[in-house]
Amino acid sequence: MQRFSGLSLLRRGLTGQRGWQPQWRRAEPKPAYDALIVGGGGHGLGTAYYLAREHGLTNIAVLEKGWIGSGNTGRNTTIIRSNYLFPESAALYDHAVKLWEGLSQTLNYNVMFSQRGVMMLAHTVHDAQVAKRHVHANRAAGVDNEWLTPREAQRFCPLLNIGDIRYPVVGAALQRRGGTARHDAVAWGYARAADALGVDILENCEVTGIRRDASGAVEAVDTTRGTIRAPRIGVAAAGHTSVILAMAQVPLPLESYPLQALVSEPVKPVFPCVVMSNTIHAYISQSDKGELVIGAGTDAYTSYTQRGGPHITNHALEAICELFPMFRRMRMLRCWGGIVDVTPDRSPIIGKTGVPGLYVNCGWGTGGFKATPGSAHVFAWTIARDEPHPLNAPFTLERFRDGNLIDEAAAAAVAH
Ligand code: FAD
Ligand code: PYC
Repeated sequence: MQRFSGLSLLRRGLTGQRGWQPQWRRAEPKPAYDALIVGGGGHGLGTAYYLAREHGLTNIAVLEKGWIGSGNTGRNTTIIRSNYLFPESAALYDHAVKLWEGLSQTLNYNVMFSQRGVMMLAHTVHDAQVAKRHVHANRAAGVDNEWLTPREAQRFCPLLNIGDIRYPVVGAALQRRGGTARHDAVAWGYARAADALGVDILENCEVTGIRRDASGAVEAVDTTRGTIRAPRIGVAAAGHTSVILAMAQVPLPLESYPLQALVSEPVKPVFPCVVMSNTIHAYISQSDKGELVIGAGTDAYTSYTQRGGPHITNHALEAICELFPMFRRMRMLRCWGGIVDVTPDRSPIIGKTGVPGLYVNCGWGTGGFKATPGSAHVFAWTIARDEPHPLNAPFTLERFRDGNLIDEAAAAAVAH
């Protein structure tokens, strides 16, 4: 890592930052690689990094149609938790939390992982029953989660209004190991570390076709930067996965929706944790820059536009103002949307596709940022060994045919 004194930083700033080293090379596509990863978000970049570091596959490239992190990785509200209901899910998401805990050291890049606690509010008797079931299931699986009374919830987050409001707070589930991280830094950290191991990162390189040989196995992709051959192709393209897999005639049980978020003007630190309300589709934290980071529910209609209906964000803001009245006077700075890929059981698909050499990592819907290191780690294993890691073995595409669904609608929180 380059180190600069204060004076040298000032000089570089005043002279247009000439002399700074790029964090990864501007690679030119080679005609062929040992493996290709489609999608330069956290999952794709992480997969390339673990393929190189843990499986010795360094003649590989990440193909990104825009710029690194321009998809949902750079658009999400960065909530990290592992309080999912079924043991298979809790194990997968908790694998990720454990990797998050060491990620800044692993990558030598500050991803600003902050375990400030994620508190999920219950507003009805039904909410409370569901939350308590998650608390018990998590604790039985060795994952931390605890039930709080309304007073305890308010003690944990003093700005929370537990008075006589439209959405009464009847309790909350708290995962103290949950928190947030800096989303861009995750993409940049993985990109820099993968590049250092020899991985080519090809930006502005959109995949437009997938070629299969006479046996049906993948052999190449067509891209806006030419045709590139490879015997293994892993796709981690979030909301556009079904478009890409259709190029290899693989149908997926995915629906793609816009999901929106917004940030306020920055203020001094006032909000100590993450609060989510699944029932009213609103969640909030404060970034280290001071902005309130607020998210809403998915649009009701499928779409590939990276923006959603204004009524959806209005609803989230109304709910936030009711739960945290002191935010009524805050000004919102900007809002945006990302396209999320939702499966029928709200669990991801990580594994083989039925087409030899073609692997998919998708269906994270509204909640894949938290899984980034764990998902990338097991996906790299799957591609390198042509068999699933034990943690992603249940998350096959075939489960939708065989009926072995992992229904995480309640834990998925936003896309239920
Ligand atoms: P992406 O980061 O989207 O990367 C996929 C990449 O594929 C994109 O960069 C895209 O440009 C590229 N691509 C697409 N098509 C092609 C092509 N043909 N050729 C080449 N490249 C292509 N999750 C949480 O856990 N916590 C949250 O708080 C949270 N909040 C969210 C808030 C919002 C508003 C949104 C939109 C999502 C949120 N999520 C959250 C979900 C999370 O962001 C995603 O599940 C996760 O970031 C997906 O990462 P990824 O690397 O798979 O996808
Ligand atoms: O999965 O925790 C989550 C989440 C919060 C906001 C969007 N997704």
